[in-house]
Amino acid sequence: MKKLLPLILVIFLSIPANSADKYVVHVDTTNMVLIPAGEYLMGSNECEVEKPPHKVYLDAYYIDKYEVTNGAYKVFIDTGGYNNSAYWTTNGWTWKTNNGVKQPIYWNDLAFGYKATNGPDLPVVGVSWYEAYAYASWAGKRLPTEAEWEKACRAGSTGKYCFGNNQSKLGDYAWYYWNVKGRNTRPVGQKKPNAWGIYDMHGNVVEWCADWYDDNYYKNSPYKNPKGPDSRERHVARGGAWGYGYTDFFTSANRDWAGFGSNGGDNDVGFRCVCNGTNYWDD
Ligand SMILES: [Ca+2]
Repeated sequence: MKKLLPLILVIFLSIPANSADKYVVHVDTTNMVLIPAGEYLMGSNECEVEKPPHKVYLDAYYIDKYEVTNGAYKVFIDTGGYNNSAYWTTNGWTWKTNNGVKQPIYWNDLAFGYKATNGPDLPVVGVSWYEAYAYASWAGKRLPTEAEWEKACRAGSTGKYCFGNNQSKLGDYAWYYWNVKGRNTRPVGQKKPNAWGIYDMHGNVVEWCADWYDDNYYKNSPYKNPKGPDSRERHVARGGAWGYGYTDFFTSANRDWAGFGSNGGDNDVGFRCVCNGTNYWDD
């Protein structure tokens, strides 16, 4: 893959001519895909927590083509964002300061961290939800809602996977247990992208979403821009990962959550970001 990320996430603040008191944040949408406003069918009948399949309308948004890499996360750390409370949730900053957290837990790991082989291009892992949130905030972006994540994963498809129902093709699109053959992540963007040009949605690392997880959420979720239930114990984390071998964990509709709270991380959990689709450079 060529030039994965410019690694300099430039955020411009400007005051639009027609609104002197309103700041508009312009985000660098390089390596993001614009997903136009519209409806799709979320969920499935495959599993109880995915029922019922239901129509969801989402406003336009941009989503990262790639999982956030160690290289991108290093810029966040090196330029001071990681140690700036402005980018963290209140609970996240309290957790960080009370525990003396200096970097994600696998940051110095030689299989997963920045110094691993191809380290800068590996997805950052070991990030807690708090650390993922802080990065996204620093980049002028945010974590995707569960609905935004699934729409981007499906890329217009309605089957089990973005490429249909034939699970023998999964290895073309995803790093998973049967092709990783070892204990590691892989550089982002090496497998086939989905129809909208987005990589590694089915595999490599599980991805944090903004929402709290609830088994029953789909039974009463709103049609327009659902944002998940009120506070619960765990956040949604979506997609399969390098260590999983069971292909049903990789489906577009598969709902997952991390086995720990907002302060936990693991070597198969990372994230990608989104931003609102109105963040045009020229608006
Ligand atoms: Ca992934």
